[in-house]
Amino acid sequence: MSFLSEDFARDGYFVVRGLFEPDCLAAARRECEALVEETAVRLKADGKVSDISGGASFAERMALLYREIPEESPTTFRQELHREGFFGLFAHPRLLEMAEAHLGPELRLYPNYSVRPKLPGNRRTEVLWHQDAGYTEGGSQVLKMMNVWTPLVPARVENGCMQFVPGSHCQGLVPHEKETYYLKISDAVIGPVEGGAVNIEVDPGDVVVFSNLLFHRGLPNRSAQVRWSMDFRYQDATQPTLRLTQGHLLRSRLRPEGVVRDAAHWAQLRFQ
Ligand SMILES: O=C(O)CCC(=O)C(=O)O
Repeated sequence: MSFLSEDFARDGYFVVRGLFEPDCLAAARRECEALVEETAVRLKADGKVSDISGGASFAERMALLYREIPEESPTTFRQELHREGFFGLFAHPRLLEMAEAHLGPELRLYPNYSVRPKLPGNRRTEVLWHQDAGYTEGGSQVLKMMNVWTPLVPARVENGCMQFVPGSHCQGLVPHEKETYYLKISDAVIGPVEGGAVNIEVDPGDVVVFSNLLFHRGLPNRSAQVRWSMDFRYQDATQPTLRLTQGHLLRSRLRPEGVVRDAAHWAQLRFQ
């Protein structure tokens, strides 16, 4: 796993092209389509939309549904992810191998696994410069994590791909300020390094692995389509989550009976 330690140590991230097999990806995408269908039916029942846009493509339908009510659009799906089709990504053996090499044998899926439909032109989906560790409650304690981001449609500058500042994880935890929707790294810290940011343009199947101290943001979506992605984090399960929720064990030698067994088991569990 030398590529993990070399690139990760120097840049704070690395990209693995084509990690997810087509079947694995298709299963996750089908679950997203089912989530959108359920959302459409609910919006219709609540009288919020007259047209459920049933014929629209995956990349367009959420945007059409929330065209008249953009302030009501979900920015993430989280509670809803206990469905069989997502398990293959969360528990992909190659990701768990990398996580084990980085974090040790006790691995939990940290309780903020998300599907993100980044709607076009919606300020609530523009994620500002931050470190993920800046969102972890518990003051200056930095949890040991391996963070993963993966697109379900091609992610480009135009539709709001991620931007990273390579090497910024070496600065440790820096001050964040609360903005309207998200935290933002203080201008005095991000200003001098922002010019060195790189665009992380990736395709479905590709995986971006990054440090929870890396300075990063999600650009605004200036396209006409939804930028669908998933992000999740593995944590050393011997550490506290510093949240009320505990996530789920994916590998363990200490407590093998607590590990999520398979997709069917995952689907019986809840976000916790
Ligand atoms: O998907 C995005 O635009 C931002 C996601 C992000 O910042 C994260 O996963 O930490």
